[in-house]
Amino acid sequence: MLVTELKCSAALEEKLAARTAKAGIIGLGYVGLPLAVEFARAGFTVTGIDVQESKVAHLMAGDSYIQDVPSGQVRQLVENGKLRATTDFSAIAGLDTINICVPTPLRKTKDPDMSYIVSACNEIARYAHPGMLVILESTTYPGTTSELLMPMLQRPDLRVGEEIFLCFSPERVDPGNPKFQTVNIPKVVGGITPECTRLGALFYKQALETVVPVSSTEVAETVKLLENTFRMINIGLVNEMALMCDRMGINVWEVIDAAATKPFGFMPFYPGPGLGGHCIPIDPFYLSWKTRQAGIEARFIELAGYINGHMPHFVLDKIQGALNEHTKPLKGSHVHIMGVAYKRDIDDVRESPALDIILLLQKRGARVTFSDPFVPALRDHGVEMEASDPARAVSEADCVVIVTDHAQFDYGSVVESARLIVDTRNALKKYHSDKIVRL
Ligand code: SAJ
Repeated sequence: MLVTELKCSAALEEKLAARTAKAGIIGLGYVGLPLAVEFARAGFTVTGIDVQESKVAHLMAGDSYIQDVPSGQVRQLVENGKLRATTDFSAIAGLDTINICVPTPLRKTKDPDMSYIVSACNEIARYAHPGMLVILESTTYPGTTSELLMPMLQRPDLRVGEEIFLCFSPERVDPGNPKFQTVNIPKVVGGITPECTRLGALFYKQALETVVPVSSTEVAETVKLLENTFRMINIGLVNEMALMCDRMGINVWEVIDAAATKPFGFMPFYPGPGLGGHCIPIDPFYLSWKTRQAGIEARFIELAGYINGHMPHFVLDKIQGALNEHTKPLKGSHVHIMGVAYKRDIDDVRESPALDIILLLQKRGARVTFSDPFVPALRDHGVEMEASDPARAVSEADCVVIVTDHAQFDYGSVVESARLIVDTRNALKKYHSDKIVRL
């Protein structure tokens, strides 16, 4: 190693160990903000950078817009100078570490949309300097860090692994999880070179409880995709079980509950109205996109994607069939949707199957209303609706459909006052009535 390289690595190591390194986070969403707060709480001076003025203004006013980050924590860190936010990317020039926590959506063609990562990387390249640690956290296909980021950052005076250090570390934030938050979720990190991995691991060790170094950025990128593909495929399996049990007249919920008594070698997943969220329906297609480039089809992913994507249509059939039993055509019937968030007890409607179900019902001429304690209105995916009063809508509707099983719904009164209920989440497990139709 040349003296300058040693100087860069040693100097950075010293700053990381002493927590005097100036840390930067690009993207202050449900991943970036909790991470910024953890590094600030650990003693680093942290600069959060986001393109949205509103996020920056909220944070500088000591106001958190992320459910898991208390405003009091933000206010205290901003007041004691440990945390600041800005839209000005030139701040990177004064930083020693940068974590990139920007969205990686899929295009309609199911191809990865790398535009956010590329834009962040262009800004880093403008201000990067020797002795900098850059870590990509956004979920992406294996090879992104080495094939896309490295060429954008590397220069003769900024050789990766010598003057600049580049890693990938998958984000594992589970919004609303009462037990696992950023600080106590094991953190996997892999670098372009062993020195990159070592410095990346050292950095996380200053703020997080458990760090898991791996041998490359590709391994770290693929870890995340395996984690979420595992979920997506198992949800697809259990959704297919629901379709099969429905055809055989078997209660799939009872089957799963009984199977879950097996103390080893089984992990319960549950059927539902479809797959929502910004991770599970999307991450596996980053893997299948990349494997296709490598000449191998990810058939499990494609099949699970098809089955999960079919579930809103299956729910529609259940609703149509249930109304039919009451000699009511779907057309002109009032169908009330209970819960539109993509999973219980959160307010996020991204990719929510409720949106698909609403559109399918409207296409067939049903009059659709919804209520969700966390969602006052829908302005997404071509659905423009204000929430209805739940008690009134439930009693007036020809059919009530439980799409998201929020804990705070009063299921007892729903069973009492509804004429007909399609339960897609087994939320009415303990109720027995002919008016309940289960998935
Ligand atoms: N779902 C089912 N059946 C199941 C589980 C989930 O239909 O048995 C549906 C949910 O209703 C939702 C979708 O799948 O629409 C995704 O649900 P999820 O429980 O996987 O929740 P997410 O999307 O918030 O996933 C996140 C992920 N976290 C990260 O990527 C860091 C995932 O890795 C976590 O395992 C998951 O939270 C979690 O366990 O809560």
